[in-house]
Amino acid sequence: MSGIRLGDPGTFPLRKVLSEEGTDCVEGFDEAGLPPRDTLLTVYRAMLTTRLLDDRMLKLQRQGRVAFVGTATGLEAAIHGSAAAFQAQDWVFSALREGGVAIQRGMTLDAYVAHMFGNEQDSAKGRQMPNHPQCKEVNFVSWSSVIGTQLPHAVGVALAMKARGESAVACAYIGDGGTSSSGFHSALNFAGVTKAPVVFVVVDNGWAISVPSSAQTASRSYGAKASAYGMPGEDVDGNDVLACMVAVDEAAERARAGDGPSLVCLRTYRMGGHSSSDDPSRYRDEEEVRHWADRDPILRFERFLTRRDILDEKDREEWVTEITGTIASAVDKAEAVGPPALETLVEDVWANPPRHLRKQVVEALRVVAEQGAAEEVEGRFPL
Ligand SMILES: Cc1ncc(C[n+]2csc(CCOP(=O)(O)OP(=O)(O)O)c2C)c(N)n1
Ligand SMILES: [Mg+2]
Repeated sequence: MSGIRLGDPGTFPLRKVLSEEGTDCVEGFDEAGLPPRDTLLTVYRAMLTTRLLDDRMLKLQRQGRVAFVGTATGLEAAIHGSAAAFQAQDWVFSALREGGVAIQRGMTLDAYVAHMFGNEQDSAKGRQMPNHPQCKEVNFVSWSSVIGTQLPHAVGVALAMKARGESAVACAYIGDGGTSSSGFHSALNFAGVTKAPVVFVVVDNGWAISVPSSAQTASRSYGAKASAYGMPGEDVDGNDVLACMVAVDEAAERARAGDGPSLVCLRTYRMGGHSSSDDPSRYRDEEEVRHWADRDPILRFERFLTRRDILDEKDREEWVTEITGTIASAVDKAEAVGPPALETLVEDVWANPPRHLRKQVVEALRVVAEQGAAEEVEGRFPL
């Protein structure tokens, strides 16, 4: 089966700003509408960080040092271009692959990597799967693996912001597969009716595990689904970082101005497996992967930045060295820290944990004292 529609941009046009090679903007685009140089470089650096971080995390997983990874390789333009539209007071609800947005918004690499190890410095105290970060300081909400659940949460927060008279908006990411979830329908319907200040960002990466995007829906496109909910919708080239920035920025500004929700679909391609537990060669053709490798969003943006003298090869190399070093140091620190204490299991839900939970902790501590901690077992998370 094929996850991509190789040559069909005519069937539903994708919004573009960059030419395919990235050296120029498409004809007729007014460059006055581009974000400032600093924003472009911030987004480029975020894309590079995600690429380098995913690469390192996957290697750690293969060495048995991190339990699970779901990479964003190939999706960096969609993820970081869209995230640039949101401000510090806004809220971000991610799916599996947008953890880099937390870093773009200010989460430190140390905190991110501590989360990947689930150690005692992990703000979720090791209770989440790796690759499901949270960062309270930057309004980045932890994702539940239950597909689509983040969308109604995002609408709820957006409505709360509206009720308080605040100008904050919510950004809700979802995959192509996630558009088939009941959460997608509930959230878009409710947001449309209540005019909640939320932007739904569909990252159509070609596949939902082994189900190709082309077999996920009978709609003309994912952007077209918006009309059923009474909101604007659009399909964008998700490997064109400038198009992602401009389109999502317009949607965020609509929400901020009180004009309600929008749906923006960023069409891109998942270069890696679904997760570290997946072998994509079992269900997709190498030719398809090669087709998209030629459209690498980072290289495309680099060509634009270089041509405009915004970035040179020396800056790029310095950044790669610096970011790689920061990731390596975060890994060293994370591995030197132990797991969360057993007592923390019952923290954070009640101000005072109820008696039956306290009793269970006492019992668990007694068993550990008598028999030692449980031994690690061989096991794999299935997805
Ligand atoms: C409610 C629910 N159903 C099924 C699953 C199993 N599952 C995990 S990821 C996934 C596919 C998600 O695909 P997509 O939304 O396209 O996101 P992507 O992984 O491509 O980023 C599925 C079906 C789940 N986690 N939750
Ligand atoms: Mg997908």
